[in-house]
Amino acid sequence: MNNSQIATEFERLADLLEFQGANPFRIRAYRGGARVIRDSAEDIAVLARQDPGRLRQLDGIGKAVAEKCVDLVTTGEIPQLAELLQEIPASVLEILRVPGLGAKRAAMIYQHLGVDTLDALRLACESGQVRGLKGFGPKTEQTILDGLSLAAAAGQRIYWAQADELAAAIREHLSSCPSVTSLELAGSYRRGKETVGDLDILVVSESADEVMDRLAALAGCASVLLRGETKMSIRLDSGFQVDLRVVPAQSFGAALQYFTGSKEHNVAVRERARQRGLKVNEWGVFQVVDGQEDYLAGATEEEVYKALGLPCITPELRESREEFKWAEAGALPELVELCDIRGDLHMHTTATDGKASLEEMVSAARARGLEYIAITDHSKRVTMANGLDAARLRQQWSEIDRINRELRGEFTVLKGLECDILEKGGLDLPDDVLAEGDWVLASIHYGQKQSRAQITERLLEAVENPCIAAIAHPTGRLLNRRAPYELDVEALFQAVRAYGKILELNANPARLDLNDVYCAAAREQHIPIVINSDAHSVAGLDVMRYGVVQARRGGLTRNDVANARSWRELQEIVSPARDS
Ligand code: DGT
Ligand code: CA
Ligand code: CA
Ligand code: ZN
Repeated sequence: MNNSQIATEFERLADLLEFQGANPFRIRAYRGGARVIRDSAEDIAVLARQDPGRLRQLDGIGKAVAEKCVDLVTTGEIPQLAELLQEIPASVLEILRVPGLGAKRAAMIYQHLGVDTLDALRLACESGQVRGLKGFGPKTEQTILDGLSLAAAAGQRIYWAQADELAAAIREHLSSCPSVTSLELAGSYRRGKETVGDLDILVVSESADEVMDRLAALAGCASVLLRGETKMSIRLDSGFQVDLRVVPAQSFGAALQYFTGSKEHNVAVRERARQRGLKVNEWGVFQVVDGQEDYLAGATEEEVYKALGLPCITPELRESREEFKWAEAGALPELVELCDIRGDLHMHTTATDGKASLEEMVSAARARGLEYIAITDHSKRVTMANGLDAARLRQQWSEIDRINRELRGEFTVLKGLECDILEKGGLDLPDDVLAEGDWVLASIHYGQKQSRAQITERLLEAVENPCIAAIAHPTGRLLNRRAPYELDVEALFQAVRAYGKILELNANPARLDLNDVYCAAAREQHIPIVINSDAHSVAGLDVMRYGVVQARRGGLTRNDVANARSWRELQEIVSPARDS
């Protein structure tokens, strides 16, 4: 079991206990434990097996969590969770996950209306039964319906980061088949799409049966949905689907091209082939003469595109947006890569809601080969996170001065802040304080339901403030959970451009905010993008690569990415207020 799987079990336990109305302290302990486990750099299963005593010494892991961890890794389940699942139908867990509902309300709806599935919940809302419950009203009912649509639209799509983890496990699992000579993952996963609907695997093998038998034996495979001679689909315990196709070597490139998609990209590819008297399908590129099809190409993607007079287009760009125009002009962008990233300009420490100290973040960033970071803890309005007031901020900043002196230029720590944009407009700390910093982000945490005009106005005011370098997670969306706030993106971009500011691409796999389309728009308008981890722990620094994938989908090159520059070069764009 990996850390993320263990954490998920504790989250389920916390959900069900909350549903039962159990002691809030216990619930919080399990949720906190889950977070620590998920973020931990150590392999919790190994610790639980070999050194349970040390497990308890981890910050945020108490006796109860430690004991249950041991149960879980030795027996495969948490006994208390198994018992709860006897009492409460598992389908209730789905209701708990409806955005905007929460465990307490879910419990009331279950107890009073007997609602235990998503369909039943929708019916109860639509027939106005829910508003009759104590503490509920028509507005709550609408919130639940909105949440249901969001959940339905999200369906079973998972974050790219989760798909990546699954893809690695499947690759590893199938690689032990001696008959497999090539293996590639195609589909939206290969295109780096922020969420993935199912995984598509392509394999070249002498024995399709061997590969299919092996896939059926994957840990977590719940059922085989379909099995043909060269084609198979399985469903995992999580409900997620995996498709497999076994193809001949001479068709591998053509099949990879076809099943990578997108559908829209492929429509354009086929049209292009038709204009040249060719035919493209998953088997290859063919010349059609008198109804006779001659195989021209198909072993590699390069030769498929070449047969159509095109350079090989990077999978991340295959959305039928600009890629054909660029390819024809020989102007495909050289997409940014993880190794281009030199700094990380958004992260938190124990001073607010981070799990690691300032020193720990600095040495972790150095170990990852970065040249500079900005410490950007929350400002005071974000009370949940114990946000910093001017005095605590200045104290942290003088600490940073001290660290920089010790580092003697081998690494740079910037005095930063994630300054809250207040609900009523304006920034959370006065300009004279902000002006002492090197790198101040502004972001919205509260008042996200305000009107488009209000939200836009708040953001524009922040952009215009000379102390602000960049806007963090500019649209506020959370994938599968929360839509972006109402916002005039065009006006925001215009202002950012006019004032020479920077926009963040937040690399957290649940945010990836800005999205790919906005990244492309920023590039077109010459607005620099900074890709930040927004790490709240040491392990949190590693999400940077998800941001890079999203940036590539937006067509960004090294030149378009602010933190692909040295801090000295970047400073020229930032031009802090105190220089004027
Ligand atoms: P997903 O799984 O919803 O995240 O998105 P994709 O793009 O992975 O879609 P999927 O798994 O249905 O199919 C994989 C690729 O196969 C898709 O991107 C293009 C190709 N493909 C599948 N069905 C069709 C089709 O009916 N027409 C065309 N042109 N291409 C298809
Ligand atoms: Ca797919
Ligand atoms: Ca598929
Ligand atoms: Zn943050």
